[in-house]
Amino acid sequence: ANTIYLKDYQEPDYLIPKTQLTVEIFDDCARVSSRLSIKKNHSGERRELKLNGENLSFISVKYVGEESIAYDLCDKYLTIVPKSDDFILEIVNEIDPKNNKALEGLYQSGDIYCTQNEPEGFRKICYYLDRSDVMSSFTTRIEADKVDFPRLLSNGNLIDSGEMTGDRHYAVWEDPFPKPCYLFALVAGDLAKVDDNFTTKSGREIALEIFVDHGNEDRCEHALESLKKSMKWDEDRFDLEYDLDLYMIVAVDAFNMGAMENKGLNIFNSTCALANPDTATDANFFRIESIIAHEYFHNWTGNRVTCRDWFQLTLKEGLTVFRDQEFSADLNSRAVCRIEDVRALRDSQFVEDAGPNAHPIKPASYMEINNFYTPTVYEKGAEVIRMIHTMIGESNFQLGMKKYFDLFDGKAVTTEDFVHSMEVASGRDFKQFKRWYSQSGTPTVQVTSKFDEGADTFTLTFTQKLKNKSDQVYHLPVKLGLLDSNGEELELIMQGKSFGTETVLELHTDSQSFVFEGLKEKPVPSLFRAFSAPIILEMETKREDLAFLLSYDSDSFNRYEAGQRLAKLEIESLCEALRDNKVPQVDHLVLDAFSKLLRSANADEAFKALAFAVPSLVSITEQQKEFSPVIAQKAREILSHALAEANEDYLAEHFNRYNAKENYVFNAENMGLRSFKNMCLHYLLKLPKADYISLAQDQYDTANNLTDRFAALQALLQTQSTARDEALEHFYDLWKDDAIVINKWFAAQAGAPVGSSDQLIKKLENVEAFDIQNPNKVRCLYGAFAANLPQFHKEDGSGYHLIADKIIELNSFNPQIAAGLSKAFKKFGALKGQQKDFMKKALEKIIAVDDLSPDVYEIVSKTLK
Ligand code: B3K
Ligand code: ZN
Repeated sequence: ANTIYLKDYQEPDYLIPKTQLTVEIFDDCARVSSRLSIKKNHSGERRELKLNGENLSFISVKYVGEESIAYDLCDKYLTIVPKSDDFILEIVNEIDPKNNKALEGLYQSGDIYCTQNEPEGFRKICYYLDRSDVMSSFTTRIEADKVDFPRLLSNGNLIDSGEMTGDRHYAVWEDPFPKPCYLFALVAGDLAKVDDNFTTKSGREIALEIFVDHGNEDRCEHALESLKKSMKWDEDRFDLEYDLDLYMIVAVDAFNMGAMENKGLNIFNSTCALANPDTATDANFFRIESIIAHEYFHNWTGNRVTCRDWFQLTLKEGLTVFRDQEFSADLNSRAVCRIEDVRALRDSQFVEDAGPNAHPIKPASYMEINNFYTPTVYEKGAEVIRMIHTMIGESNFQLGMKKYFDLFDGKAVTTEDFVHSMEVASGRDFKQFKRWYSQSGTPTVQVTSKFDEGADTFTLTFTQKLKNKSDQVYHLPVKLGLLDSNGEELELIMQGKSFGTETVLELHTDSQSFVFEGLKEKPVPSLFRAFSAPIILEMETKREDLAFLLSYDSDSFNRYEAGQRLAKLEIESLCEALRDNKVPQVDHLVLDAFSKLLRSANADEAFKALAFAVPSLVSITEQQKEFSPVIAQKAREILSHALAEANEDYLAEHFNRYNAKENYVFNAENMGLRSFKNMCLHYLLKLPKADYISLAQDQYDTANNLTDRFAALQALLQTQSTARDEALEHFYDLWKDDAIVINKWFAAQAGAPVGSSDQLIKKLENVEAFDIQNPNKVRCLYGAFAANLPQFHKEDGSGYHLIADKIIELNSFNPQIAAGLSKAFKKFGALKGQQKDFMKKALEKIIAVDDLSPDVYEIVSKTLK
C-alpha cells in the first residue's frame, strides 16, 4: 500500500464550479451521467486532468457538443489533456449498487439505495476530482421506478419532479451551497416520512423530515426533538442559524459508522436515530441526542467551512465533538457528561495513543484515510479545542468562532486557520500550543508539592514527561484549587495577588513551580479540575487524601477521579495478593470512603452511579506493569463483591425506593435515578442470593422500558442461573426480527463477564438474526467479544484466531469494518511469551492473505512492527 504525506499537499490543478448529475436507477445497475464545468486553477501551462474513478464501468466521455475526445483510462483514473482553460465535460458510467458490500459510494441497505461518500466514496459513483478542496454547486436528477422508489432524495431543494413513461418518475434537486463531493448524498426507496418544523431566530421556517422503514414511524419523535434542541442551542450559544429551508434525515440499517452530515440530507445508522422507550435504553436516547446534534453542528463546522485535505480531519471532527459535548453538558448534567466523556477518552483514545496505531490528531501520513476516523482525531481533537476554550474563556472563544466564519466561510481550510482565528480573537500566541496537533502519545505530568510551615507557603512543581524522543514540551492549562482540612476551598494567593478559589495555570516549560502564599496549614491540592488537559497525572497521594477529596472536592470530576484513583490503588494491591497466592483482603479505608459516598447528601444519584462504580477493566489493565486482564478482572470482582457486601442493606433498600413504575421520560434527572437504581441491582447480584436473582427477574418481566429491562438482563448475565437463560431466550423471541434491538442481545452475551467464549460466538453467529454483512451486527458480536479482554486474551489463543478469521472474511467485502476489527490486536506490544506467539500467528495469518485491503494492511502491519 502507498503512503500519502501531508507535506506533499498541492492545490488542485482544476476546479469544478458546477456539477450536474443524472442518476438512473435500473434493476441491474445504476447509470450516472455527469456534466462537469471545469476550470483551470493556476496560471501556468495546462496540465493533464486526472479524474478519480474506482469500480466504475466507463461508457463515454466528451466535451459538451462534441463527438469524441482522447482519454486514458486505468482502474483508478480517467485522464484527459484539456483543450482549453474552461470547458464542460460529459461523462457516462454505470455502477452496481446491489453488489456493493463495502457500503461506500452508492449501495443498497435492504431495499433502500443510499450513499456514503466521506472520505473518498464519490469516486465509486462517477469520475470526479474527489478531494475536499474542490467545491461545486450540485444539481441532481434521479430517475427510478415509482412503485419501488416513491422517494427520491438529494441535497438542497427539490426544484422539479414528475412522471415518466414506463412507470418511472424523476426528481431534481439543487443545492445552492457549493460543497465538496464527500457531502453529496442520494437516497431512493420506499420510506415512511415523519415531519416537523423549526422557526429560526430570524423567523425562517425550516421543514424537518425523517425518513424511515415503514413500521418505524413511532421511533422518530426523539430524533426530531433532539434536532430542534440542536438548532436552538446552536443559535443561542454559537449564534449560528440553519441555512437551507429543508433538513432531512434518513435512517438505514446497513451503515459503516454512526451517521453522516451530508448537506441538508443526513444519513444515519438506524441505531443512532431511532428510539422509543421499548426499543432504546437511556444510553441510546442520550447517544442519539448527541449524534443528531453532532451532524447538525457539522453544517457550520464541516460543511460551510470544510477541510482543505483529509489530514485536516480534526478541524471539523475535533471542533464538532467539542460542540456536541458542550450541547449535551448544557442540556443534561455537566458533571456527569464530563465524567463520561473523560472515561470514554481514556478507555479508547489513551489506549490508542499508547498502542501501535498511535498518531497525532493531525496525522503526517496515512495509507488509508478511513483508518483515521479515530478516537484520537475525534475525542483528543475535542480536548485540544477544549484546552483553548479553558485558556481564553467562553467569550473570547466565541469571538474566535466569529473570526473563523468571517475569514473562512465557504472555504476549505486547515487547522492552522482555526488556531489563527482563536489567536486573533484572544490576542494570545498559540505557536507552542500547536504541538498538540503534530505530536502523538499521552504526555505525563509529574507533580510534587512542598509545604513550608514557617513561610506559610505551598509549592507545586509540575514536570512534563513526553512520549516520543523527538517531542517538545506542551503548552497546557491546569485548572486547580486547594482545600483546607475541613474540605473548604482556600483563597489562592500568588506573589501577593489573589486568584479567588479556583484558577487556571499554564505550563509551557519542562518543569515549572508555583508558590501559594498565606497558608496556615498544609492544603490538599485538587489539580487538573474538570480534566483540564488530556494528560496522565503522576502524583503520589495518600489514600487518606484521596478519600478526603472523594468526600469534599467541589469539582465533581475530581471528586470522581479521587475515588477512581483510590479504587485503582486497592485493585493494584489485590492483584499483587492474587499473584503471590495470598488471600486478598479489601482495605477498610477504601470500603468506608465508598460507603460514605453512597450515603452522601451532597451528591445526586447520577453522580453516585458513576462514582460508586469500580474502574473499568481497560483503565486498570492500562496501568498494569504486566498486562493481565484475567487477574485484573478477578481483583475488580473482589472489590465489587466487598462493596456489595458492605452496603447490602442500603443497596437493597434504595433499589426498592427507586423501583417506581412511572412512565418512562427521558431527561437527565430520571436517567440519573434509573442508573442509580440499576447500579444497586447490579451490585446486589454480586451476592449469591436467590432473592436478588428474583429481583432482577421480576424487573426483567415487568419493566415498562428497555433501560430497566436490559439492565435486569445484564445483571442476570453476571450469574449462572436458569433465570439468566430464560431471560435470554425470551429476549431473542421478542426481538429477533428487529434489526436494532436484537443487537443488544448479541453484545450483552459476547461481552458478558460470565459465559462468553469463542464457542459461544460460533454458536451466536449461526442464529438466524445474525448477518455478517451488517456492520452493526459485526460490532455487536465480534467487536464486543474482542473488547471482552479476559475472553479475547484467553491463554490458549483461541480468541485471537477467531477474530483473525473474521477479519479475513470481512476483508473480502467490507475492508473498513475489517480494519476496525483489526484494531483489537493493539496490545501486541504488551504481551509476553506464548501469548505473544499466539497473537503473532494470528496477525501473520491476516498479513498473508492475497488481496488484503490497504485498510487492514495498514493496521496489521503497524501492529506487527
Ligand atoms: N463525518 C462522518 C464520518 C465519516 C466516516 C468515514 N469513514 C460522521 C461524523 O463524524 O459526523
Ligand atoms: Zn463528525
